[in-house]
Amino acid sequence: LRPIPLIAGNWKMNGVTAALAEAEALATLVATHGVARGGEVALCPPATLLMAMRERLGRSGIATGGQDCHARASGAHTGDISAAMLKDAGARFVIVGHSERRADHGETDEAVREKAAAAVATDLIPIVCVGETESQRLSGEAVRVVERQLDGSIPDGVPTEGIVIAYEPVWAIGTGLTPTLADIAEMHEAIRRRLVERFGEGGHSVRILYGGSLKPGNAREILAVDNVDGGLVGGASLLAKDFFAIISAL
Ligand code: G2H
Repeated sequence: LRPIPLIAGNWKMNGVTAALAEAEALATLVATHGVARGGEVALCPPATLLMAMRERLGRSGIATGGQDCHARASGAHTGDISAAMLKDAGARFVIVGHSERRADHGETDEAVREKAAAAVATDLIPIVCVGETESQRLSGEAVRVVERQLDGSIPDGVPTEGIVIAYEPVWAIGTGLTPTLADIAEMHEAIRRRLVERFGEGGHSVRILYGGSLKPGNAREILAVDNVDGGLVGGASLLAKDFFAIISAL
């Protein structure tokens, strides 16, 4: 039994108020045509747009999410945003441990695990990102690296339907490069195995997304791979037309 698929858009540090027209156009497309396989759709804009985007998406069924949260609920943490604040702005998801944050902000597996735990405690669904670098892939360590990230970044005792994993090979992000379908299948199977080892049968209900240069031209074949339960889409989520083409490939 496959979990309900999820396609989540990660706008990263792109988008000002004018970009909300794209969110509105997406809402119209989804409301008109629906989503295949009963799938879920989410958009994760910069935090400044969360509330306005929530309003523009209206009753389309499209969820919103943050791109990061602090591990603490509140306090003296200038510039940070808590999971409760994201929730208050209407979010259902929060991306944690994206490789860009691991690289730009030195986030360790432990830091990511604390953020994921804060999200779960606030009733948000964390999308926990993992993925190997190019040199790790070339030296044959990819699966081992990702297993270690999974072990370190997922908190204990989480409800397995309430957490999502995104496998994003770092070398495929924003580069137009993607792994072969066989490599994606191998990694997603390894992730599933690790989740089942840790969480038992519940490991089958964790959604495992693929991310990294997912676009209209490659979405159908990638989303059809075993244990790929949807996608995390960066660049191609900025335009409603492209993002909806990916959603339609489910
Ligand atoms: C990977 C992905 C979205 P892109 O980071 O998280 O970005 O689709 O632009 O490679």
